[in-house]
Order: sequence, then structure tokens, then C-alpha cells
Amino acid sequence: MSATKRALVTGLTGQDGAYLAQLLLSKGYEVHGLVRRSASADVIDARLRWLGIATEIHFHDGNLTDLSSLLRVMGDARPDEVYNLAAQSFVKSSWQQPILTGNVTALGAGNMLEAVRLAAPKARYYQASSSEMYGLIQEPMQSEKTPFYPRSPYAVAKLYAHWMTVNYRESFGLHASSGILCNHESPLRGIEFVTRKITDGVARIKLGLQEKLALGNLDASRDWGHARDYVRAMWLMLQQDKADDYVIATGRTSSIRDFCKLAFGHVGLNYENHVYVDPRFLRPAEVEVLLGDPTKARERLGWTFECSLEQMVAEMVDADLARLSMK
Ligand code: NDP
Ligand code: GDR
Repeated sequence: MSATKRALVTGLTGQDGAYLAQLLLSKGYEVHGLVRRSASADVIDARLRWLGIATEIHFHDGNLTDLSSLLRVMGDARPDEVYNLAAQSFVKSSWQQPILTGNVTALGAGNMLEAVRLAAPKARYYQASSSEMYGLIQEPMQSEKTPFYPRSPYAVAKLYAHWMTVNYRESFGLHASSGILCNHESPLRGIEFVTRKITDGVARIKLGLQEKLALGNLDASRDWGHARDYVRAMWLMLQQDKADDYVIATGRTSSIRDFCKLAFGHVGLNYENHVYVDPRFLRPAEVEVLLGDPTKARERLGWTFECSLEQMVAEMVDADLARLSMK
């Protein structure tokens, strides 16, 4: 292993990829990122620029669906650690694009594992698994031992990727770990996800740019943490002698309604005067509640979250207010 550790991150242009790259750079890593070709190349690194790290990354052109590109990138980047964060990650879209979601989120992870096995077998591998795999929950609090029951094409695809990670660990001895992460948010969250949609809506309403905010199921509950805390857990998993699977969560669940109360309340507004339910945002099959049990991560990784839900909501609303005020 070279003196400077080299990490390859897929999904680098997404929320988690950006925070993970920032963390790895702060630890002295050489950070390589897989980036897919885009007609909007001038904005694709927006999150990395927001964090001020875009120029510090080594970019590699490739796509999770193209195994030959992954093999080439493994050879070029020669990573000590590989973080597979790339996915079609929006659950709602997975009903509209189920096959693409399977190709990218499921088979794409299979391609990554094959590329690691063939071209970088000594590298440690992280798979971005998801609490969505618990879906129709089989236990009130979900741990590594809770049975899965996926409720969307996205969750079904993630389940394939998860079990392939476990299987490659057991079959080929790869140092492959799977992080079963509950929802995590930040000012860099995509605007289509409910938390960012709410904080952006709150900022627009506060600034007089709009009056109402249309949402779907307000009674669904999620265990929400901050992405900055959660990427630290990913890194910790790859520092262990033995690869394993870990649930990363806060152990507290709150409804979309609760999130609205906090976000609107942060700027002195009452959500009931602005939020309405639009059936367009309901899902064919809903995950009603998720609540993760982070005991194993706390005991084995020494991981705990630092940012509370209240702090995170305030940070997100303030960031959206600042963003919109600059325009
Ligand atoms: P984002 O949607 O913000 O980012 C997804 C990333 O995947 C983007 O960089 C995107 O690139 C890239 N990508 C999509 N398709 C391809 C492809 N075919 N080839 C290469 N890259 C591709 O996701 P998050 O950062 O929120 O999540 C990171 C990972 O963690 C995802 O796998 C997600 O499913 C999983 N996860 C997320 C949780 C969360 O709460 N955020 C919780 C549990 C799991 P581009 O910029 O070009 O679109
Ligand atoms: P999720 O996140 O599906 O949990 O997946 P999302 O924020 O999209 O939905 C959370 C819950 O909010 C309800 N909801 C709405 N959702 C959206 N997007 N828009 C709305 O207007 C709205 N109104 C109510 C949803 O029905 C749902 O119950 C995220 C992604 O990051 C996945 O990639 C990741 O695996 C999981 O979190 C853990």
C-alpha cells in the first residue's frame, strides 16, 4: 500500500459522495471519482464546488452499467478503498424507471464487485445499502438481524446489491462491507427528496416567492440524520480488520409532518397555513415508518451521530434562504 491512501468513490457528484470526498481529503487521501458523461458537465460538480473541493479530485469517466469502464478506472486509480455510492437513488422514480433502476442500482453494484475482484482484489469495498430494504418493517426497530421486505423497485435493487456484497465477501474473501443507512440529509440533498423540498419551500415562502407547498404522505416517518455524520460511518467500516454489515441510524423517528413543523417553525411560520397534500406525490406502495438500531455501529465502530434533527433542519433552511437570497 502506498504512503498516501487512494480512494475511488462512485456517486461522487451526489450528496454523500461530496461529503465523503471532503472527509477523505481532510484525512490526506488521494481521492478519485467516477463521473458519468453529462451534457451538463458545467454544473455536474456543483456540490463539490459548494464544498470548495472540486479541483482536488481526480475525475475518471465511466458508468456503473459499463463493466469495461470500471475495469479501466480500477487500473488507473489503483484504489486502496472503493466506495460504491452511485445509484438511481430516488425511490419514487424507481416505479417509473424500474429496469434502469435495476441496471444501475442492482447490476451496477454487481459490476463494481466484479471490477474489484478482477482488477483491485486487495481494495476494501463499501456498498451503500439502505434502510429502504426493511420496507414493510418486520420489527419495530431495525437492526442487522431484521428480515428485509422491500416495497419499491429501488429497494429490490438495493437488496440484490447488498446480498452480492455479502456473497463476494464470503465467496472470494473480499474486504466488502455494507452500510445499511437510514435517511440522511443536508443542504446538499437533492431537491426531489422530501426534506430538501420542504426546506427549499420554506425559504421560498418566507421570501415571498411562493405561497403553498404540495407534498404527499405527511404521516410517513423516517429516522433522519446528517450526511456529514453518516459518511464518517462509511469510512470507519473500511478501517476495520474484518469486513461486516452495519445499520447507521439515530434511533429516533419523526414524521414528515414533524419535519414540516420544525422547518416552518424555524422561520416563524405555521406549516398548516402553507402545506397541502397532492395525490401526485403519493407512492404505489409506501414505507410507513423506519427506525434504525445503531447499537452495533456504536459498539464496534465507536460511531455516534453529532448533529440533531433540529440542528440539521435549521442548517438546511438557512442554506436555502441564503441560496435564494443570492439569486
Ligand atoms: P444521490 O442521488 O445524491 O447521488 C447519486 C450518485 O450516483 C450521483 O453522483 C449520480 O451521478 C451517480 N450515478 C447515478 N447513476 C449512475 C451511473 N449509471 N453511473 C455512475 N454514476 C451514477 O444519492 P445520495 O448521495 O443521497 O446517496 C448515495 C448512495 O447511498 C446511493 O446509492 C443511495 O441509494 C444510498 N443511500 C442513500 C441514503 C440517503 O438518505 N441519502 C440512505 C441509504 C442509502 P449524477 O450526478 O451524474 O446524477
Ligand atoms: P426515501 O426519501 O423514499 O425515504 O428515500 P424521500 O425523501 O423521497 O421520501 C421520504 C418519505 O417522504 C414521503 N413524502 C414525500 N417524498 C417526496 N420525495 N416528495 C414529497 O412531496 C413527499 N411527501 C411525502 C415519501 O412518501 C416517503 O415516505 C431516501 C433516498 O435517499 C433513498 O436513496 C435511500 O435509500 C432512503 O432514503 C433511505
